[in-house]
Amino acid sequence: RYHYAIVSRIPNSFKDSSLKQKEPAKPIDLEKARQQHEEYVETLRKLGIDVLELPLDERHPDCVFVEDTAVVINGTALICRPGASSRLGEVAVIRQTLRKELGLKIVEVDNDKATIDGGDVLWTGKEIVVGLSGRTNQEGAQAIAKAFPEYATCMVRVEGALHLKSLMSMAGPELIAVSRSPAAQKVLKRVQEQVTYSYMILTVEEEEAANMLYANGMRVHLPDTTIPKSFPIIENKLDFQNRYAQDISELQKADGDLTSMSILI
Ligand code: CIR
Repeated sequence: RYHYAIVSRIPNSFKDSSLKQKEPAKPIDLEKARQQHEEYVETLRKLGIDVLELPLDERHPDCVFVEDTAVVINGTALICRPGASSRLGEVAVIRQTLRKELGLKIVEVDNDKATIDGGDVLWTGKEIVVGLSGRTNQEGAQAIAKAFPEYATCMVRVEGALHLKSLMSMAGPELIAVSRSPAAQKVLKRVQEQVTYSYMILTVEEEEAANMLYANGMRVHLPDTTIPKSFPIIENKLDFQNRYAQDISELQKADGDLTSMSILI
């Protein structure tokens, strides 16, 4: 069960300096982005989560995407080394918050060749899958395995997306959401070859809808999500309490997704 979330407010610099992945980049409406972010925070509160909101940091345009800065599993926090150099400085305030305010055990990456974005780390509840992407390298994946020795860690190559979790996410206990797109299916196949446990798969139509946020028996998904007709049967078995649709269209323009904007503890 998650009790806390760390989120970061959106700086003005987000509008122009965020590392945008989408081409051609669409202009960001800052006010709307902030409003959607506030709604996102409200949604987290509905999941029974106490949200710690960090003040905005103009020096770090992408600071709203806190997921990339730390991996927290069972009271241990691994401080990441983000793969984009403009984001390296984001970790300082996160480290401080995790240590001082939440009292977590902090683990640092001891290899300066390692890069890790938290968006590449899929914690299934039983084991860890690390995406080797443009942001996370082999050394980074090794650092993750070392930080959480009590869990099996496997690695999969990610192509056609920024992060592993742009393509798939946990949508429930032992349930992985993934889209129908060939790129996502290819990576899913690699995941299934590597993992130790077996998982149910929720296949959604829309590529971006595959990133869902699952916490405390509830699921947050994008408003445009086509869930297969057969799915409610699975859902009943999983004993779902509730689900929320959350629009984050302005943050998606900077390649953000639902999991990217919080660290759950
Ligand atoms: C970046 O390129 O780093 C940001 N514009 C987006 C990061 C999104 N992070 C995530 O989905 N975990």
